[in-house]
Amino acid sequence: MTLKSLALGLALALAPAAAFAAEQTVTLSVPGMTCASCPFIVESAISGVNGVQAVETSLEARTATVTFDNAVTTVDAITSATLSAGYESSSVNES
Ligand SMILES: [Cu+2]
Repeated sequence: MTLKSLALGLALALAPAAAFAAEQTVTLSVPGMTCASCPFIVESAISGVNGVQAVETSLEARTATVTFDNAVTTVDAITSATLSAGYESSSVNES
């Protein structure tokens, strides 16, 4: 085995581990968002969760789409944060 093929094999072996702790996106249904200020409250609650990278809310659809590092936080932690702010939420694209 050459040094070059060894390096390639090592890179391939490490790739899945790097992909494991990754960005995950979840769409949450937030039925309690009923007026224009609700999305801001929900967004700030979700943004406060450690590991959350991005939040996008839709008042029309009553959803919050959250991108987070799944090595740092979980969907449960995010739904707990919205609940603490007064908004129940549940995942719509995960069972
Ligand atoms: Cu409101």
